Amino acid sequence: MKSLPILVLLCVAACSAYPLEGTAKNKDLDLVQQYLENYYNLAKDEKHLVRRKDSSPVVKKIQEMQKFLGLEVTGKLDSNTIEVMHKPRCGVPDVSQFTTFPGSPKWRKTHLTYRIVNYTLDLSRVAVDAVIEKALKVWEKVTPLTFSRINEGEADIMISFAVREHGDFIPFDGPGKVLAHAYAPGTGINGDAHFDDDEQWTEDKTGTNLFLVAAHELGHSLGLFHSSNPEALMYPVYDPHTDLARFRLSQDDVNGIQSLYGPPPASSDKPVVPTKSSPPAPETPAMCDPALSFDAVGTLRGEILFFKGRHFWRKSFRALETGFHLISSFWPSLPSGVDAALEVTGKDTVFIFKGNQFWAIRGSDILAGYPRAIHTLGFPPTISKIDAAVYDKQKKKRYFFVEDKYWSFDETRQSLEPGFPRQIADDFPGVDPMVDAVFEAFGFFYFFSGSSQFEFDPNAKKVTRILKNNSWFNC
Ligand SMILES: *[C@@H]1O[C@H](CO)[C@@H](O)[C@H](O)[C@H]1NC(C)=O
Ligand SMILES: *[C@@H]1O[C@H](CO)[C@@H](O)[C@H](O)[C@H]1NC(C)=O
Ligand SMILES: [Ca+2]
Ligand SMILES: [Zn+2]
Ligand SMILES: [Zn+2]
Repeated sequence: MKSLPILVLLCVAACSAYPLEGTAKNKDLDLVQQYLENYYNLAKDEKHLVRRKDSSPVVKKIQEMQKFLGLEVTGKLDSNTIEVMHKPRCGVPDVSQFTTFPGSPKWRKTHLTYRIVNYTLDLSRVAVDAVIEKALKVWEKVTPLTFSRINEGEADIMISFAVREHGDFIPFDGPGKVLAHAYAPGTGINGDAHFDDDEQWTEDKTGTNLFLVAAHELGHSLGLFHSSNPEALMYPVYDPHTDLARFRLSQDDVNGIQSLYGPPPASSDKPVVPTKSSPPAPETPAMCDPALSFDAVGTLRGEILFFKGRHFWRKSFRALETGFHLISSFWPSLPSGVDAALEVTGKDTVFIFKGNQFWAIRGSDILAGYPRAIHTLGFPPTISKIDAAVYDKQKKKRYFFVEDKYWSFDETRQSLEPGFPRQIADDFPGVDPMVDAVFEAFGFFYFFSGSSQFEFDPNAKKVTRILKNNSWFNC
């Protein structure tokens, strides 16, 4: 089997817009030529093609690249295109949309061994061991695969740090450019991952982050090729802005690896992630089911969280795709089947309610001193649970919905307001008064109740639209 080398980091240099026949600097034209040759199969003998008037083959390749990388398809060397060409990336070509290597090589067993043959001096051995283990866990969680480490002999995945020529036909190149490479599953060198020890490897992002590169390379070791989805770990361009604390595989990576190995066995404690190819497990709610209902809906730092059982969907306005997670993978001590969620934006705090208790979370932390009893907010002892809750940013009030009534909690005074509870029907006319969930976005309240979702304008005090339950997902 043909062994493919993997991660290339191209030098970063400042540059601006270049029309094809314009005044691009020679070094950029060389970069363009090289990039298209390396990753888009541009014929190597056609030197200086980029500079010719009849540049249609190059234009075609540029369009192909722009399409694959999700750029605007102009066929021109505009600044976005040049910028992407300068970015750190993987060395495997982007000529197809494969998520697996040609021929789909994969391991024919689910238990794999790995060995860390030698170490970089940039990090402690303990740190390298932990990072590699964490990178393998990323894949272990969503497949039936398991990994164990051996200290001598031949492992399926041999991991090493080396500089320059190191025994294969792809020497490393000193600091920068090529970071690492890995080989698709198979015997011998296949499955192995090599890291360039002329890089400054770090646990954080001050140097080259070993975890991000290792997780990507190990994806290759397991048989994944590149993805054209910019959210994916297997996207060819290295993303130094990845939020490490919140790192997760994209659905696309999960779909790719599960196309080779399937999901984790149902009996295991691994999170259940729905895939396109396999029907979701019965307890896994399907996002596009027309009868979908939610336990609670809330916002968190500009994203909307839809809670359902043990899981939640995470909808960001920056990304098309909706993430799907176990509640416990973000907040291990939160219960499943929550009743209500509300974000007090000024305090960067989300309150989660279940039964007569509530929790306060900030990002992925649960604040100390929680859970607390809902009665500490001033609710009478007859109230044993909240159905739904929302924060009114303008008025600085939290509204709590219980059956057909609601309470208002004044954020400034930190107390329930006198004169409540009031009838939901009186103050939110048009909304079905049995509220399952509610959240605020763009100045509207979105109520989920009965079989519909009501968009309510709090200023005009009226329902402006009736939407489907799952209108927030691109079903
Ligand atoms: C680590 O092992 C690899 C593979 O055996 C070898 O090529 C490389 O030179 C070694 N690196 C060091 C620093 O000894
Ligand atoms: C969603 O719609 C179904 C019927 O289509 C309904 O039974 C369910 O209660 C609704 N859920 C919410 C949260 O609105
Ligand atoms: Ca290098
Ligand atoms: Zn790669
Ligand atoms: Zn190598």
